[in-house]
Amino acid sequence: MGILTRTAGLLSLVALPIYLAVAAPIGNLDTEAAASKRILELQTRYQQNVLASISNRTSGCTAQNIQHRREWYVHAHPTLPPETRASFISAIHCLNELPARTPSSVAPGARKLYDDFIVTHIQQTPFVHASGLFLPFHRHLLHLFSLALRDPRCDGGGYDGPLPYWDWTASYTDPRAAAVFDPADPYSLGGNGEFVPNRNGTVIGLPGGRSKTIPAATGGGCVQTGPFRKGAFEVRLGPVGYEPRGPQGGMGYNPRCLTRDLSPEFSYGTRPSAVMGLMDGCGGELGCFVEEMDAPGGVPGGVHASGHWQVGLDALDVYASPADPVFWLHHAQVDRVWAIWQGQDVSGRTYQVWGTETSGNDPPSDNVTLETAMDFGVLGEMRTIGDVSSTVDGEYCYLYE
Ligand SMILES: [Cu+2]
Repeated sequence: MGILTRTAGLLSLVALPIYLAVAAPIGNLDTEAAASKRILELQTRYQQNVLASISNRTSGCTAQNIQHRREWYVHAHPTLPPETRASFISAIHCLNELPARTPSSVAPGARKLYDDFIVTHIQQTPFVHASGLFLPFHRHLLHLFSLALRDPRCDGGGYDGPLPYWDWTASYTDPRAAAVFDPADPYSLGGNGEFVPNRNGTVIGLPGGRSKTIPAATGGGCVQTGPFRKGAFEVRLGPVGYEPRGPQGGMGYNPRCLTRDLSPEFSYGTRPSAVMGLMDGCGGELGCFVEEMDAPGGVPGGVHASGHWQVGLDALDVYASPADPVFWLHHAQVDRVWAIWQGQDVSGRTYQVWGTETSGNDPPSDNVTLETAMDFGVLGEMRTIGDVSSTVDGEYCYLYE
């Protein structure tokens, strides 16, 4: 099953020098438009299948009380009104002001509640990337973040809406065109980092001891526009995944601006046909789906890595990447792709597990099962993979649209 997509990956690798020499790749526009349409068809089928699976319920998660996770903002269809986006942004600022729960003995640089999420992500990185825990761990991390946004200490009680996602397939030709990064929209997540000429690439550490150089792109400095611009938003932890590392292995206090380096090269990795490659190429096989989605080796990488790499800098840090608030929207999109895949065959795919308990299986570890537990540190109780497999059971009740 994986052969098809792997062959396709090889072909694009072979073709890479040609398109790099010309310009940033845009692919075949007809192919991508057709793939976008098919993703929406699969999404409709997922919605129908999931809603059918809960149609007999009178309690718990029902079609009446299910939360609809919507896209941040599509230019043609403003799905999230400005008030909603403003509330989401202000709740993030609030978490970045409330005190941390992480003891300073664990992370002396963790000062604010937002840092708690980064600390847990840093601590769990050796287990939850390129492993059988990748999708389940991030699903629950998103859920915990959505609960934290409702902190009653925040203005207006925080943000109690569904998590938004960033559909990076829509801006695959150039992330600078993505609505989430629109520098002119005060309710976006802010624009690119300031352009820094003659920068070197960033060598990022990847799970399994490998590394990769991410070339400098269109930004490289502090974010200058929007709600998380320099002076309006502070990052404290990290870097962990590239040099120069922050003090105390990135757990020390390292106050600085949020940086981005939007890359039209890596956004090609999140083109619609890449998502359809997962859906069609992997069929019902979770192993293929996860490996292709999270493949860090290819150029561009799988859709997960490409989502990080097209944002750049803070988002490149495999460990501390939640420092950039776009992390939550990117991972909601990753979760959406997984949910749509699961929803093509609710009974056959929802509770599939695959992979081991360590990143790149290094060091070698057991295969995960539905009982494998995941640690969320100060953020919340342990959860098993089985606890988080279904988006309409247990603590979860949401549908992507
Ligand atoms: Cu992660």
